[in-house]
Amino acid sequence: MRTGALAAAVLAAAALTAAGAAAQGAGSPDGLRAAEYSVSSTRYGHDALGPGHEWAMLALHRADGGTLFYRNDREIVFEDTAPRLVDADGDGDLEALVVESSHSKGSRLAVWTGAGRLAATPFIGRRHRWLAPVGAADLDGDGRVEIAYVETPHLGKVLKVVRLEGDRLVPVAEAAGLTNHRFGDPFIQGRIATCDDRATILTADADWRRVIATTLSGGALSSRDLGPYRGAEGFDRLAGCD
Ligand SMILES: [Ca+2]
Ligand SMILES: [Ca+2]
Repeated sequence: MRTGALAAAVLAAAALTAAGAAAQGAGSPDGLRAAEYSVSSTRYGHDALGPGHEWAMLALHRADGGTLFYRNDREIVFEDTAPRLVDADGDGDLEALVVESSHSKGSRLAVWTGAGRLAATPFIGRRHRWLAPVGAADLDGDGRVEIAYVETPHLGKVLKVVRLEGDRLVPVAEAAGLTNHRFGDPFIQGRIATCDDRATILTADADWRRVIATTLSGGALSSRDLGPYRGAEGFDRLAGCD
């Protein structure tokens, strides 16, 4: 890349990072190295994450140096803390996990590559019905990556696991009574950790009283109680978990 073009690209990236929420990562040439939301929008007006977390644009910085700026149509905003860079298809480069919300149909989880949107779940079906991603990992040890999120974390509180197969996000398993977000908080709680050598989804229970560890095996989720919930930081220091 010519020096002038590089400087312009760096400036554009810096401006977007300042304006939006950023995620960083490494990747191979056709994957992503970074992604961020930008251009805060007030059109949807849900404020599940507090004011200023609904976005009109997604910037995808490819590992080969190119950047794709995607402006969603007026019907859809990005409603999220930051894109998560994950290797959703296990091919060694990184895709972006994002939450998109339709004015009439609520949220869906989507996977974007450096070429555009690859796959998405169905919209939840109602305006102002949101989902909060947990993360992605090989949860059952079969070599394929699964993606976990909580659908309607303030209402139905259903943990869902899907897997990217080609250009589809295919349902794998779900479990009710788990949550990872309180309405209005600008952050999502919980994570995927390794607990007792197993990939484990950490969330709260539906009443925010207990920390719950959930694992996937044989296409089914099973949960166990890890003790009292002691705030968002508590998910980072649990006995037996990395
Ligand atoms: Ca990949
Ligand atoms: Ca797997």
